[in-house]
Amino acid sequence: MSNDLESLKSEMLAAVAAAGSTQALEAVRVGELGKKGRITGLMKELGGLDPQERKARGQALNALKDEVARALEARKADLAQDDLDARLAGEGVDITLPVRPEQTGCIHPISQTIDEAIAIFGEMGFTVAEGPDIEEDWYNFTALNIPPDHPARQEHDTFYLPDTGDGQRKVLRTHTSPVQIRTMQQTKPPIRIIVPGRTYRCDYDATHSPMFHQVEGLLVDQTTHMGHLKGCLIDFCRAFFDVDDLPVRFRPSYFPFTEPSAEVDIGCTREGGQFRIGHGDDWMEILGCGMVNPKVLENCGIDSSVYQGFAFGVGIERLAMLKFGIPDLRTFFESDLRWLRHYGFSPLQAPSMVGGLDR
Ligand code: 2NM
Repeated sequence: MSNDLESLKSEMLAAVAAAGSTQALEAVRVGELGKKGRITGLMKELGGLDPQERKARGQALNALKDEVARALEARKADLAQDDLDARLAGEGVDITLPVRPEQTGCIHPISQTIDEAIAIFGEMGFTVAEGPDIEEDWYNFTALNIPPDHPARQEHDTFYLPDTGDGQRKVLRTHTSPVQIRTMQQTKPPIRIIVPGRTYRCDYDATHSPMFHQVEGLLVDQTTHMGHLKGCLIDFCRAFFDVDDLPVRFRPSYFPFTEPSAEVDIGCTREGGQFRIGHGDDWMEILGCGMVNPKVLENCGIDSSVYQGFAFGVGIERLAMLKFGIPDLRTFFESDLRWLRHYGFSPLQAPSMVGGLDR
């Protein structure tokens, strides 16, 4: 390479190295290699040379052009990396900073209600048990003393899954009771569990959703009796609705899995269309309960001449609507963020019996 090209090369490579930004580098590229750039200009002069000189000079210019182009590419990659590093540094998040209140999410009233029930029963000594949403017929119906011809088993009340070929049709559990059955099979009493979770029934109107939530409870021990059941549920109702002397009434009822069975009402008023929990002359049904049918204990391998139990079930949506004044069941499942911000709860204040239930 001739002397003039050697010094030109040093000058160009220095300019490439000195470019401090992607834009500055692009200006260098246009100035050297662009249509009106210096190397392009020198190429155009080749036509005036004699063939011998033209060949040597052409090769030298091409070599220069390639070397400058390589330097440009390398510098471009370095600058892009610097740009990325700077952007990432600027976008860094300090996860040790406190949460910004205006940006927190909120807890759905269903989750809140379940957490409140867990806090209340938890303090009484119940622990949480869970099980599958897809159940076998035996756990959902048979073990619970629900006879083969019971209306609850009918196609139009229960979601059945397709037959798997062995004559077994699985079901979406219609209550959380199959979890109690599994627990009784696996655990030697005393048993004290509550079972929150999703349940499914083929029903959809203003007051029914095909998927809804329950909390059921089960206590099994040697001397368990109806007085324990009543005390436990009266305490629950008063703690949940935060009314110390809330009237609670037990009305005889019937369930195949409990004997005797009862439904629980709480006192309320409906004056001038205004509904209020607490005193008054009216009643509102909120719970089902009873002493576990000895046949159910035996189905799970528990000796019913030694052990007795009580059980209960409560609908979460209904509890939430009553406590938080939510008028329409369907809104629970619409995922409307404005609704959630209105009815939701702070994730920073989880329900507890010492800290309070809902604030
Ligand atoms: C209810 C009402 C009454 C109940 C019974 C059982 C079991 F598995 F122990 F037999 N679990 N849940 C029960 C009893 C549920 O819901 C309204």
